[in-house]
Amino acid sequence: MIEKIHHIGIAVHSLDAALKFYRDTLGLHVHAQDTVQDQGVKAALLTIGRSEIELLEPLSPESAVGKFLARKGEGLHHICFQTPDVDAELEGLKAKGVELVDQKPRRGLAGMICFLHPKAARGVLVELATPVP
Ligand code: CMX
Repeated sequence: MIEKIHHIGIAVHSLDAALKFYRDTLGLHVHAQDTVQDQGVKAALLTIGRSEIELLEPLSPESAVGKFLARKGEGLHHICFQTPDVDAELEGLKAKGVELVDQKPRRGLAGMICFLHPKAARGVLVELATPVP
């Protein structure tokens, strides 16, 4: 079951520069910030009502976000849907033949997460997440 939009991911060249706008100018609260090595990003999550904005700075040009930035420039990168059980959700989509990036959920900044391939969602990169307390 998809419950809500957990966050919108935005690719940026510099996390510090992006925080100047999203945190300092808009006044959004940063509630998590970390380097996610296996995703090749430095990321921050900012609370916006019951949803979040995730800012993503690539650690290298070869990472998924690095390649995206080189091709499209800064901007909307993915949308993340919250589900109470990301394992069950992913298995259900797999059984329906949905094209996936991740075959199993893994730990991300938003909790246990996985990505569906943009081809599955009409050109939009979709993430599923189950927040971990
Ligand atoms: N949104 C929409 N389409 C995207 C996309 C994005 N963010 N990133 C890549 N694509 C599209 C490309 O435009 C390309 O389309 P065409 O085949 O029509 O040209 C296709 O996907 C393949 O792109 P590519 O550059 O050739 O291949 P990649 O090696 O970049 O792989 C993808 C693409 C989606 C599998 C890869 O980017 C990926 O695994 N993404 C999920 C992981 C991720 O983005 N992690 C960062 C977020 C970290 C976090 O939130 O924790």
